[in-house]
Amino acid sequence: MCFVFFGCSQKNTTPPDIAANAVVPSARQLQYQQLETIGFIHFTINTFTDREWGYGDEGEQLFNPTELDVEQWVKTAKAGGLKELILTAKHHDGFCLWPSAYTEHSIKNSPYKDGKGDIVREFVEACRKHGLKVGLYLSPWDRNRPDYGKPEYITYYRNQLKELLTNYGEINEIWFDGANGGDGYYGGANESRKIDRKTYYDWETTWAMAKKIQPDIKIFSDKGPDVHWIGNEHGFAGETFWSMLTTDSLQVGSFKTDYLNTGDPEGRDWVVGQCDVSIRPGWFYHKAEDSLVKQPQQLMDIYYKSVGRNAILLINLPPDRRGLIHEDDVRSLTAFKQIIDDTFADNLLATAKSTASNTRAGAEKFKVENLKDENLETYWATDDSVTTATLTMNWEAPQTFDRLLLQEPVQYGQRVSAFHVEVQRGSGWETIATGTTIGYKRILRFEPVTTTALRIHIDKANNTIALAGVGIFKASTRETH
Ligand code: FUL
Repeated sequence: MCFVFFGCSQKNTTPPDIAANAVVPSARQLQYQQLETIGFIHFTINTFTDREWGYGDEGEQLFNPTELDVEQWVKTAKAGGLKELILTAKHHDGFCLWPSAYTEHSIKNSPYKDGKGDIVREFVEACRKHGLKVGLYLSPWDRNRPDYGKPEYITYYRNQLKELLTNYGEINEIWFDGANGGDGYYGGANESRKIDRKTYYDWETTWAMAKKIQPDIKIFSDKGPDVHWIGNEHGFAGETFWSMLTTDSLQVGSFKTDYLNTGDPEGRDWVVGQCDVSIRPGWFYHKAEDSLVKQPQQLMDIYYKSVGRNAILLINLPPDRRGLIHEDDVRSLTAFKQIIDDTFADNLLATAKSTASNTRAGAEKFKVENLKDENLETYWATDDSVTTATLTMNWEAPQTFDRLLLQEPVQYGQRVSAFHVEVQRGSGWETIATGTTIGYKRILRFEPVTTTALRIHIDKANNTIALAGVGIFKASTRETH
């Protein structure tokens, strides 16, 4: 109610949202980033030959899963908290998991369902049934094709891409791998072929074609344009990680790994970072690796170094010769999800009294209480051009915690480049953690502390400060013991 006092109309006017940085995510990148954890399915003829890279001369009859159950893959992924699954529709050996009209080297000449099967179709249907998004991997390198290295192969490759993007409904992500050229069967030539990475694939034309067929698709490669490789296959983003790159400076297959691992604070393009890693040493199933499945604690470490560093975590779950994800992998992934659920169940911020050194125009809309949820639309912000600030949390009774989660409303761009965290000890303050970037999500780990007060200092930012979420947690004992 405000009709008497002079000036009160001004006080009641909500100040504008913070101004966006020059480089921000597209709406589809923003949605994609919020998937956080997704899965890979590496399955093909390699599963039956015990290899990682098929040479391209493998007979189609080798592909013969005896108990294939695509729903088991999808249910496993779901129980592991994964929001999307990406299937190797074709790996480097060239064998296609769908009956492509453009080759005989496919499932249609295998014993699987007497040549009537289509695993891409089974896969997309199962994903949709269980609410998972669908991704497909179509290897650009094809060691089976006689025309690999010639212009005709590019037509073949685009025809296959068109089949996959036209006949299987909505595809959320398409994965363009960077491994390229080398020795192979190549229709019997049995030789080594080199291609010019810069010109051979003419990626711009292929990407434009993909977007024309599927406008919302996210294109993955070492240089994006929507999602980029993190520069290693261990699942780790850099300790400092920006969601920006200058993609003009990159080339698919050029592997500028350090640059991809940290991103670029001056980068001109927003490209979401994606950390791929296999739950086993190899990407394909090998019986000899049954004892080497990553334990839930190892997966948690990877989670903190990927999702906890502003990137997507892509975990590979390779089905075995039965066509099932092995029991040990299922157990480990499920326990991993339980640890995440336990650790992040109880945000101690809920019971804290929080204050900020500055709140944008003193307005309700930008209050510190907005930090209590992970909704990017509700955020705390400072006045324009304030690039240092302190948030203080106080509790009546001492609290014990060892994880701190921070989020920026990245729809306005990524800003923070330095922060530190203190807790009250007696009459003084002690620094327990320091960090650089935050981005969509940053999670810090430190030794458990028991205290009645916590301070988060934002020490450096490239624009007005804004945070969308703060979480203060005690890690599940299943992770720490
Ligand atoms: C790499 C490939 O060479 C591996 O076989 C695997 O598919 C991995 C995800 O990407 O570049």
